Amino acid sequence: MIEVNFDAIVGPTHNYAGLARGNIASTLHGRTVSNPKAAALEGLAKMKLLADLGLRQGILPPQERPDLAALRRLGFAGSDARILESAHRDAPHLLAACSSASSMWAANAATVSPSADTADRRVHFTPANLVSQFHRSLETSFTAALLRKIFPESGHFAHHAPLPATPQFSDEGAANHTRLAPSPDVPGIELFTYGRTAVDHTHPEFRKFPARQSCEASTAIARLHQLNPAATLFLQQHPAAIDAGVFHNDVICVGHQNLLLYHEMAFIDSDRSIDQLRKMYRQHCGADLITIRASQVRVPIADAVRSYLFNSQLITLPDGNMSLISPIECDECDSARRFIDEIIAADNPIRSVHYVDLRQSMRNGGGPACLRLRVSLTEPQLAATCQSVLLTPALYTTLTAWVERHYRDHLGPDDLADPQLLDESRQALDELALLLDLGSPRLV
Ligand code: SUG
Repeated sequence: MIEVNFDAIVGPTHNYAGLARGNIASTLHGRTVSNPKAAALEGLAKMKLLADLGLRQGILPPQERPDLAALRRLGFAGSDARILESAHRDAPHLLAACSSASSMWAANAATVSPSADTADRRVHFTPANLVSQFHRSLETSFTAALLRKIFPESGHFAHHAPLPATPQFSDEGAANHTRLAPSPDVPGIELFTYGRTAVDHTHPEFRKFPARQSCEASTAIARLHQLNPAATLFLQQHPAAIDAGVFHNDVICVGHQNLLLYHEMAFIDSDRSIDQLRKMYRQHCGADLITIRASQVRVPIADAVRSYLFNSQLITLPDGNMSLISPIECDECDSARRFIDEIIAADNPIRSVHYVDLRQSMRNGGGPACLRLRVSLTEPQLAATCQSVLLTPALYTTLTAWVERHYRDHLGPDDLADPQLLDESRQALDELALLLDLGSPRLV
């Protein structure tokens, strides 16, 4: 089994629109000026780092934005330029939503279960409906088509339709899903974290910020993916953590193979929840789960949210040791840096850390783990995957040159109405579709 990280390339309209309620960085940076070129290059540099460390790295293309079809559905009419102009004048928030490059956060693209966990031994994909926010809900149909293109439906891959697009089944994909197993090729535990239940109102609820993932969505995905109920756990996010800015579980918890790194405020009834997980892991995997807990005292939740410590990627290097790919903001936050240093010095598989500069994405609340979708594949499954989206040194060079050629280094709220930006983005994506051999960039 090979774990392939699929990172989405940041799109040419990357901007700060303050769209995501409950995402503190997004609110804080709303209406500031972005640098799409730097954002895309930062993302590519992270992909290259992982490839250089010996991991397989995949690429997802950005989606076309502004989404003119969405604006037309909302009643804006006329030529493309006319639509941009009237949306900018009458409903700038809708133009911003339809221009968001939010598909960059690939962890929200889908939930993926590796074949070792599924009854029919296929890799299962469910694209996230992302209904909790309009700008993100626009991603789903393209994502579904893209995943089908990269992983053609076959004896290897099973694709499900996104869940019904209603709050009851609100689904944010892999950001609330963690797979744990001694090694990628044996059946593991799948942990789903939800923020609220739609039917059972006895569960504690948020007070300030909305919970995005519903329990009903998570349980439906577990059924669709034919997971073993005895190896599937559903835990509720702590509402106080959501209120502190933890809008996805991957902002406060990261798991990889036999290790779970988490903050004590990640789950309701933390100790009991983790005990349950440990017990299930021992029963099902025949070994002990290593858990590393950060207390409020060691890493106050505000620091966890500011530094995105738990949005680090946890990876296994070819020598078998684990490494953290952490945002540079962790190096600048005393409690986060100290915690990482302590982890590396302690007796556990994590031996090193690489700090990465993803500041452009971080300003919208997206760290290293948000930018990638993990897909564990056997050799034959990897061979059945579209090869042209796998990163090579030559493709990295080509893609950086492509970004340099097409991307702006300055984008403010009013630039979204510029018809030239739409043309530039279309041109860039047409060229990228050729580079990645994906056919038309408009898959749907
Ligand atoms: O859905 N930000 C994204 C960030 C997603 C991070 N992903 C994970 N944690 N896996 C969101 O909140 C902000 C867009 C703006 O405000 O312009 C935004 O959508």
